[in-house]
Amino acid sequence: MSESRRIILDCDPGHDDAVAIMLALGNPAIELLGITTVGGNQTLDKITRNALSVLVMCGREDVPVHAGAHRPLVRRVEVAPEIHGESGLDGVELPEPSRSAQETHGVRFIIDQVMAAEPGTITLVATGPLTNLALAARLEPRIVERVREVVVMGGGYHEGNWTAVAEFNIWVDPEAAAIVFDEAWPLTMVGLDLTHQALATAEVEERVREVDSPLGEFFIGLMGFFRTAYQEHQGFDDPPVHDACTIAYLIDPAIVETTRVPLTVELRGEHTVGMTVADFRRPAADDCRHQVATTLDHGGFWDLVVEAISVLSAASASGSAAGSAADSGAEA
Ligand code: PIR
Ligand code: CA
Repeated sequence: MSESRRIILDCDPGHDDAVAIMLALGNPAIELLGITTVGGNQTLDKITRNALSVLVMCGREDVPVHAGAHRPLVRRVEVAPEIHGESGLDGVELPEPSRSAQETHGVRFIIDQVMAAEPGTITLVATGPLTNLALAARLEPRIVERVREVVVMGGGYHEGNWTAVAEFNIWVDPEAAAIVFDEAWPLTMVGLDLTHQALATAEVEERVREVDSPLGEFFIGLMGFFRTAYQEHQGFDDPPVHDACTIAYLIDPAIVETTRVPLTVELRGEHTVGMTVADFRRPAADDCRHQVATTLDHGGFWDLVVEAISVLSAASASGSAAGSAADSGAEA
């Protein structure tokens, strides 16, 4: 197996962020260096606590959590209680974390990790508004050429979910998104076009139920709330587990098809603020740094998620709580 991808996950958990964390911890192809949090689905305090609680459920309280930006660069905070509930993770009992977040600010953590590592080795994965990544690029511009890749759940080239054309993560902090999309690092946008294919169907839940573990129950509780929210507010039958698609792409790019296309973020349109504008008119230039995810292998994706949940469940059951998936003998 090739060396594992070393990532920092910048997130706002969030039902689908929680699944992204499970997938990152339960697959040996990923090494999760730390989690940074950003105000988005709920306020920063709630989101940060949720990240800590999810790590309790995963048996991985050794993973550092650093709180980042509490609000967007320019605009007011906008949260999504109708989708994620008052806690940000409604639908389950959240376990009490035995610790709080680290002292160091999330933006500082990102910079320190990237500057200390071999250039080209750390991948930044963002599944919330892009405030922390934008601040990091401004505070320490040298990170831009040292980062291996930025993988963003956000945007969409055909679809919006918060406005007709804007996706929530970009809409909340479009100025930050514009900074991140404009920097010289390679960037992969895993937008709604892709993530709306990652539906947690009844069959998926059945497979997780068969794992028969507290973490499996946790997943099912989360998906139950998320499904109802998506039925009531988005007209879906099943909820799309957006954020986990970023991790699946890194584990096995064959599961997430991508295509190169230049992207920009709309900041001033009368009806289009927060839109990610993709230029499909001609084949992208050789030096195009952007790619968008287009097609998901649904079966392959859910195989990875179910496998990760069973790996983490087995590790917790055998008491090797601090062990990573890599040393718990994952069969993946
Ligand atoms: C999901 C989100 C916000 C709003 C809705 N309707 C659904 C969150 C998810 O956590 C994901 O990162 C992204 N924002 C999808 O828009
Ligand atoms: Ca999210």
